[in-house]
Amino acid sequence: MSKTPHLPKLPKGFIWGASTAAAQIEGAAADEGRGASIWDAFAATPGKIKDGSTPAAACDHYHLYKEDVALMKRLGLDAYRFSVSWSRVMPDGAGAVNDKGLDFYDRLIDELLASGVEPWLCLYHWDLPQALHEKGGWTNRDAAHWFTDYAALIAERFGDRVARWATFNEPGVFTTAGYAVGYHAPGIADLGAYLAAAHNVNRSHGGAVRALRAAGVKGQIGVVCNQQPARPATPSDEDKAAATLYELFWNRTFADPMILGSYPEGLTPFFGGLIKDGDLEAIREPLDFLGVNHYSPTYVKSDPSAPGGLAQAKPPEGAPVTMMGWEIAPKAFAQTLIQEYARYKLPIVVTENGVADRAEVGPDGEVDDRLRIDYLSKYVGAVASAIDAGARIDGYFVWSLIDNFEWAEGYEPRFGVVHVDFTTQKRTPKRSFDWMRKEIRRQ
Ligand code: IFM
Repeated sequence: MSKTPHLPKLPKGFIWGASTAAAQIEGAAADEGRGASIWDAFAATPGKIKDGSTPAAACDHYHLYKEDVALMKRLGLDAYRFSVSWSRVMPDGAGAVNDKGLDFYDRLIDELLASGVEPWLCLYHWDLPQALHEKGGWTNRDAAHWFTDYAALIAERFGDRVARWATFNEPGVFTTAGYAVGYHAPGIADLGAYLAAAHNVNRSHGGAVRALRAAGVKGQIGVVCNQQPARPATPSDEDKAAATLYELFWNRTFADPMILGSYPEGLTPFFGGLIKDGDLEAIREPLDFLGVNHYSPTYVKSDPSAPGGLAQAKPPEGAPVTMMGWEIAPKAFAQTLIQEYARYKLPIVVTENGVADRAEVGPDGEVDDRLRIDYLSKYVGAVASAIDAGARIDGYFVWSLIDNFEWAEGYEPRFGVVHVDFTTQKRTPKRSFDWMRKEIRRQ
């Protein structure tokens, strides 16, 4: 058996965290006045979720949050990044406020603070209120007003206690998968809808940052983007050009206008017609940090029938991959971190990284997820080498604290360092949990 690896020494003050998202863990979908989100509607449509499951119960974190916070404390986390379910606090996304929903986040934040874990709050992790989707959702320019009002409400209520704020989690993923490809909620496959949604998400980000600053929130403000290199599936000129364009869409559609104030030139043919006077100025607001989520490089091929002529391809034959089919390539992670820091010059926090497996509780009561220990040690090693190369990386958040609802993939891929039995809701820390706990202490 190979020796359990140690993590490299990271700078003093380095932040260790874990991330989750409301729709993936909370459950309690119809409790205490919560309105439906696009994921409730999407999952109710037969055939949309691989195992036919829904996020209705998920990990029942809504009721078991104290147990989950106790796990964070035991793990030795400095911080926890969660998202707010917009339709729990504003059932229709605009107008009436649900106080009971706000009370839940009050209890969660206070429990975190009492346990010595910093609350990091993400305003949007993919669960648009269904009522707003019925008004066009992100494709409607009014989305910027809806989101700004929602941000103001959350800022007013929690601005005194939240350590860090993120406006969006992975805007590239939810707009591409939800509006260009239709694999995620709300299930639209239309390039025009994607472009409109993406631009309105950018406008919404700017509005939300202004609302947070106007409310005088104490914490730092940033955005979380999924940044990864795109590689051509074959050496053909068509695939090389496809990978170059894909990388622009994937890595620059959001971070560039939000941080640098414009779309890159290569995207002007797509976004140019959507930009109204004042939009770019309204999108760019000074940020305190950039959250980078990263899992693997993407392989891309040219395919005239795909949206924008760009289709994802499999990694090369023989490359090491996870159960999601994602290549394990820690060097690409280090390069991404170095590149993103050089381009945006904002302190980076790795706000998500992790690996899925199917490991279950064994007869000895243990969850043997050596694969995760191996993956995490390599990827945290990549963080250390990016820091050595001069990138400022202030923290690392594992995805995820507990196994959860993996969107269209249902409950089969397990990303947690804590196993969840979705029938009994029993939590069982995995081997990776114990390993991480010891390694964090050892720092
Ligand atoms: O589960 C997701 C998360 O919601 C966003 N980032 C990637 C994770 C794994 O697919």
